[in-house]
Amino acid sequence: MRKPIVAGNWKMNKHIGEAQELAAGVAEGTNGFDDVEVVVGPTAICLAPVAAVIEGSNLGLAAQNMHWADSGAYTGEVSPTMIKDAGCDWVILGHSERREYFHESDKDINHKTHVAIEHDLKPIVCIGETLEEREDERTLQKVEFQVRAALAGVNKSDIKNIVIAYEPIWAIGTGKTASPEQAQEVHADIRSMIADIYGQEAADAIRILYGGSVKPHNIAEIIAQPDVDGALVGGASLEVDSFVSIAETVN
Ligand code: G2H
Repeated sequence: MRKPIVAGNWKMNKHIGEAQELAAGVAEGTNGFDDVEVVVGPTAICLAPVAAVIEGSNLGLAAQNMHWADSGAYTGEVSPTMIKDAGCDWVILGHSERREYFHESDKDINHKTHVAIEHDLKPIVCIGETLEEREDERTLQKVEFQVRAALAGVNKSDIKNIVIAYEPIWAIGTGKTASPEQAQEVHADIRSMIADIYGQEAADAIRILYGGSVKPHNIAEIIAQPDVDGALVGGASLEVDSFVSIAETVN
């Protein structure tokens, strides 16, 4: 069976000391949760300091982005080898905020997905539709396009190490959550598309997270859906109690 994941995307929040305090609290609060993988995603500058305080715990560490090159003249960027060196085993790719504000394309995300695999980093690839696309009944078309684009050229044997995060853009940070049925419909569609491309074994192995205003009060009904394998959590990952409570429900 697929082990669920609860991953915190801290976005551009928490200074070094605060990040260490939050990570240490999450490590302590989730100690002994054996049936969920818990991952924290601090800013790039906090990765190494957070790695130092969670060493020896079960927590995974995710960068929120990376460049595709190992080094070079890319002012302001951070490379896959650098985030690995800082202690990451995960990387979030293609979050809608990166697509919108930093113009990341599906091609960039595909490139980074390949690079993550090459570097033994597990990518959490984010996809999702806008409100306009949902209202136009183009949700499945959009997410299928994004998943196909992100995974283009990826080998079947690597699919089990890739995580897809379905995050409807209209639900991000807005307090609006997709209904459990809406989430399930999209997750099931993605899984069946993976089955078409890579076969049933790969489809059964890939983990598909839901993201978008996940909170302690709504996680139970979301995780109860058969094709939801966990959550990518933004706002509620910034406090120990709320994040631990979400992980506890999933565990
Ligand atoms: C979606 C999510 C985390 P929030 O961006 O990736 O954030 O839970 O605040 O909606």
